[in-house]
Amino acid sequence: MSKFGVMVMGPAGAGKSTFCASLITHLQLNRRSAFYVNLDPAAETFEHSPDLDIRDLISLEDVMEEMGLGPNGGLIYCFEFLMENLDFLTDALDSLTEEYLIIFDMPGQIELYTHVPILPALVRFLTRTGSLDIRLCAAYLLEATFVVDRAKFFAGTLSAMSAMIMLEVPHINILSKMDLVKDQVRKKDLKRFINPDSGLLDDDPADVARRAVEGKNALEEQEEDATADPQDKDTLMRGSGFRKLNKAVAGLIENFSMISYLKLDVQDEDSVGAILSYIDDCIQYHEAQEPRELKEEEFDEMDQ
Ligand SMILES: Nc1nc2c(ncn2[C@@H]2O[C@H](COP(=O)(O)OP(=O)(O)OP(=O)(O)O)[C@@H](O)[C@H]2O)c(=O)[nH]1
Ligand SMILES: [Mg+2]
Repeated sequence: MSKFGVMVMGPAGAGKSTFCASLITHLQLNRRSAFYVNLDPAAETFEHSPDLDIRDLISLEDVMEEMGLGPNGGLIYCFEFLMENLDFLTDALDSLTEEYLIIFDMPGQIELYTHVPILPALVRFLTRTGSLDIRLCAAYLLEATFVVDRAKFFAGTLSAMSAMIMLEVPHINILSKMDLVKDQVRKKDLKRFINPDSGLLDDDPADVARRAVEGKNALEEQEEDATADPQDKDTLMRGSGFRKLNKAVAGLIENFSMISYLKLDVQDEDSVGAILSYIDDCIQYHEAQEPRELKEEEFDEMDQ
């Protein structure tokens, strides 16, 4: 019997826990079962209390205090400890039926997704046939406010791509907090972020505005860059080298051609429902469900 799950990942403050909460509310409203697993050892408050909480195994605060580690080293320690105590997960998840959607709420330290092999090992353990056998989908959240700074948007997209390549499970990317940019970005422009287009770096309004202030055109700027001291901080952060690097990153993402975003507005029930449909499709949730007899009160509701 398969189990079904989604691992909600992304940088710090991307809205992961908020998305988990709205997903659980949506599942409850649709009479579906959710099992909420908090894997963030530093988490403090929750809208829905977790059904399984890594803090019952180990807390970041204790690790930092007892091991003398900082928050990032402490987090890695917590995950290494989890990997040595996988029974903690197996005992709680083993009896869940295929009706459940298991939601893993992950921490926001980006190192976990890009630098260390712990998460791929955890995902392999969760998905392995014969073990928990969870059909797992990764949902990677990036804050929509990143679209305001295009270089930052591509850097964030690169981290999403890196997680996608490392984890080797079905993966969806989500632009969260859409409510914050709705009035700032035109629909036409937004499309170019949804399917990242490297041309976005050529007509960045921030560059246009800066050139206007400095009274230069793009050609003059290029000529100036060519003669500037490459060690100079301004040149490093804004000059041709920086632009070339961003172009190369954006080109890599475009050529990889596997990254696109879904838009999420947690206040909007339909938006959460649409993302759930993508998750269900990725893990083929509906194909595995037994036809279910309606309960009496559900019949009554349908009659109304
Ligand atoms: N405007 C707006 N704010 C949001 C949205 N989602 C989350 N937030 C806010 O963003 C902040 C971070 O949200 P969380 O859900 O805790 O983010 P997280 O990714 O779980 O954060 P960490 O676990 O600390 O990495 C909170 O202040 C939320 O209220 C959203 O859709 N719109
Ligand atoms: Mg969180």
